[in-house]
Amino acid sequence: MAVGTRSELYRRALALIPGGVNSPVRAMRAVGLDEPLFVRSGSGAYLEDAHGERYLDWVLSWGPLLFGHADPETVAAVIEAARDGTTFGASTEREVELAAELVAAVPSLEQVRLVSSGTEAAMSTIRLARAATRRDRIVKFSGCYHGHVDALLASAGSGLATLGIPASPGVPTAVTADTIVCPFNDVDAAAAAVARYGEGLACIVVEPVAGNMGVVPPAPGFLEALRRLCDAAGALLVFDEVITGFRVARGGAQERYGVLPDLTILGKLVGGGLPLAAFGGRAELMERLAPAGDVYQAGTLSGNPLATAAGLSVLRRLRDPAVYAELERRGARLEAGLAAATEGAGACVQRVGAMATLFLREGPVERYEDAMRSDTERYGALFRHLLERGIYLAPSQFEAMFVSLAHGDEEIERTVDAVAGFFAD
Ligand code: KE4
Repeated sequence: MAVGTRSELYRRALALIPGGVNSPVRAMRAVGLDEPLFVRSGSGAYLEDAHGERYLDWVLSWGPLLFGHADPETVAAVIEAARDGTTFGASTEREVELAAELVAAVPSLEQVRLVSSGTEAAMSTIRLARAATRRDRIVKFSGCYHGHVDALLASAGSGLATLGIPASPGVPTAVTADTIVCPFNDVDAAAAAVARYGEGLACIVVEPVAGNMGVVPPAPGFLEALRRLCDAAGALLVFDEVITGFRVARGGAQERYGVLPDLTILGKLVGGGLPLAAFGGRAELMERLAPAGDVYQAGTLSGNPLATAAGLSVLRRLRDPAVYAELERRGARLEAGLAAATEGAGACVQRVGAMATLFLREGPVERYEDAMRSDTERYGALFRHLLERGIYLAPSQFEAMFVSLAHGDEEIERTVDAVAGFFAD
């Protein structure tokens, strides 16, 4: 299709939608593209753009798809559900079934509330934690992202355990004044924050495996230390498992590392690719939520019938342990291939289960400051090199490759070979 048409579509998008996109990372400016991909369709591990170009997709919509694009069972479940109506604003049996699936899989859950996005789940979880503890302060970690929640859009100030400063215009300083930001994997900084602010500390919120600075595993003992610090301070431990849930293990990072949070945020995978997220924990905490309790939280499309159909279609298949054995095999093959392809090239591969990042810097990457020293220019060149060869890597160094059951050995080898070609030049 003529280049002009592409520009025409983007020009229309830019005129009607800020930046031409409905979420910033899709603009692909971080990797030097002046026009983003516009996708027409997806199938399995592949995307087709508006010009009919086909790409091997390692983004897979940022994590919701473990069976790939247009998974036949998911599509059939959604079509069947849609024939009965798309939304009722009233309870349905499928919401109860999905709640049961989450509670059965995630070790710390006794009850869950379904919402429509990870941001909404995180916002609601913070409100519940503050209500349950009657405290306002939150500890979060630099490089961890929990959606665009005002209280969590806080950047670290100077020093180690500092009161957050707004990370975006429009976030009142008063809102982030109760948010303390510590370096990820830094137990001493977290302990210092709790020692200094523990009296008023409602919760510590963390991505148990960071995915939003690139994939950074928890250092040995880090999650256990956060658990102990919360117990000592009478604060709640919140795991943001929007990415890790059902991806690093069926029960998420809390199953993989054996550390139980008080509250868990879920998203992406649990909706099977439709807008559905959730948060949950012990019943005595969750029962504080209206109408059982006095903490208000609500949503027109919460537990949407199409999203619960898609979610159940996926979650029920994840009961089979063979799924995780196969995801581990494929993730390990990708990791080994990329490591070999980049040996001695000033790069490092970090992976947990079915999420991995190729950092353009020597490893290990243990915290945000390490990740920020990656060569993002070179990452942009790698992104464009791969895109020209029909391979779509995350359009940002600070994201993950989302391995799925649609990525077979052929897709892995093709990607490894293309990466090797880039580093050989
Ligand atoms: P959403 O509101 O985008 O559904 O979820 C927010 C969120 C919460 N917690 C974690 C750990 C997350 O990774 C996210 C969202 N992830 C990003 C990509 N890393 C979504 C992509 C985007 O913003 O367009």
